[in-house]
Amino acid sequence: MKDRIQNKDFAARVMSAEDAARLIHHNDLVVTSGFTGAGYPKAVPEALARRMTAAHGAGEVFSIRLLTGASTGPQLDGALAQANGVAFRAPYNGDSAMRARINDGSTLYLDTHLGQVAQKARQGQYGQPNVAIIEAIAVTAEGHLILSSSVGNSPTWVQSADKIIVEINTWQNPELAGIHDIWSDVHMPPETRIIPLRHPADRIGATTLPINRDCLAAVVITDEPDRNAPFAQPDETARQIAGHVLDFLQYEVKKGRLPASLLPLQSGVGNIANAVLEGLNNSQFENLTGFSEVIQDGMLSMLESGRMSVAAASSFSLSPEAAQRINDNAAFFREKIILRQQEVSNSPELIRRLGIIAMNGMIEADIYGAVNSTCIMGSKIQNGIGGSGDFARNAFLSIFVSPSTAKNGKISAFVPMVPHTDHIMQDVQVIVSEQGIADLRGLAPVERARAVINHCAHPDYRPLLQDYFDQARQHAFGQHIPHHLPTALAWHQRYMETGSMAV
Ligand code: 0RQ
Repeated sequence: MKDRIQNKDFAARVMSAEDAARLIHHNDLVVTSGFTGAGYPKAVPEALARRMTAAHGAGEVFSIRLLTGASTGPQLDGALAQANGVAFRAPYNGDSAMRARINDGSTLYLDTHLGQVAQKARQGQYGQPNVAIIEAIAVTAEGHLILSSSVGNSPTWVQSADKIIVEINTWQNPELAGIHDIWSDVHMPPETRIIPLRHPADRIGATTLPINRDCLAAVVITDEPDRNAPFAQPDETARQIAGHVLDFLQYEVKKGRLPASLLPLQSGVGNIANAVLEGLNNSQFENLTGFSEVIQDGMLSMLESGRMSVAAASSFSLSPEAAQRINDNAAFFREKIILRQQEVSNSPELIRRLGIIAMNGMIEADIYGAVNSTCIMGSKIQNGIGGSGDFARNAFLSIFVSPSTAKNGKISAFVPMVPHTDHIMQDVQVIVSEQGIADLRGLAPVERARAVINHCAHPDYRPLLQDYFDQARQHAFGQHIPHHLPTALAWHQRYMETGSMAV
């Protein structure tokens, strides 16, 4: 353990997860490391959940308010949700137990752009953090943390929390040291500095994170892998979508609108996004770069094959098998991967200036190309907007991908009007389903509708969408974005009543 904790002050604070969890009190604002299922604390949240369950059994109230980087895993979100111990949660969740708590109303959820969380926290929008729990793989002799498989909001949390609990995770390979790039020249307006990054591969910060030693309250040793969900093998639909995206990118290169090695790629969460990356790995493109918030299996494969030269992000989002690959080859990957705080990985200014190609999944889009990424039937949260808003709005090319139907064809992913909007039509340039591609660039709303209906919608739903569009054009209050309000959300209503959007 001496190798992992080289600093005396840290060594003196080692205690059990149970003792550390006792430092957390009812109604505390707890802020943690962790981003897309990587680098989140594990032992202390589980011990805290056990305390909560015992307290609830004794008739006591005990809940916390919880901020993270993004989604965590079953030992954090899952355990605390099962204990019904989270009164408020932000900013992105992918855990099914926490999702159920949010959707049944027992946990309040603030879904917010991931790139903005740190600045909002510094503004005090969420209150004063009482406890930060940060996963690290080691502590240097100077008392700096070597962070784990994500950076997320950890730099902000260690600067702002009253107490800091560090979990040293010995499962993670110490050779990951050096992969992180933590930029410290962060100031509030009007003193904000330009982030001096010109290429995804640039390093602009430190590889370790100093903390205020006076705030160090506990150090807990763990030895557990991140528990990420495995990716599904790309099915025929995913392969077709990936094929359309590749054809489109090749066409753009041929037309001279994109360079031969494309522009830095951002790819969102989900199986389809991963399938697109796998498709790119089997393509002719060379010397690709990644500037994203997560590195999934597909990007890893491209780094291994040499198809991609460098990938920068805030975290990994890997299947257990790929996480093991990183752990086994940490020295190789740390030369090709850079993990940054999400305030930098998702910086709108950098995304705009570097000219990112953004590819994100969605729940549904309407005929005019407004996208719902988060709320099923307009009110039930799936995950959250994550970084899709940071990237879609500012990207050089913003692409959304989805199968044309969900739930075995009972739901059309292309609807008359979305019941919740995450991405307004101005932020959505291209939509791809297995049916084809709607290139919406330069099109007015009614032209966009024709492209979405004819190229992306499933043939079973195409005539229904055309009927709606015709009716809307006939009865709309105006012809700019024609809608027939009495039936605009009838498809969703029908699904909730009958289990199918089809008539
Ligand atoms: O439901 O779990 O009950 O089966 O939604 O759908 O098909 O597994 O989709 O994994 O590609 O994720 C938008 C959720 C797509 C993701 C979303 C149901 C479907 C299933 C999941 P079940 P799939 P994917 C960078 C960018 C926002 C965040 C983001 C996402 C479940 O891409 O979270 O982009 N995006 N971040 O059955 C009703 C529809 C539906 C539907 C799918 N039209 N209506 N239900 N489903 N389409 C990363 C970060 O920000 C961290």
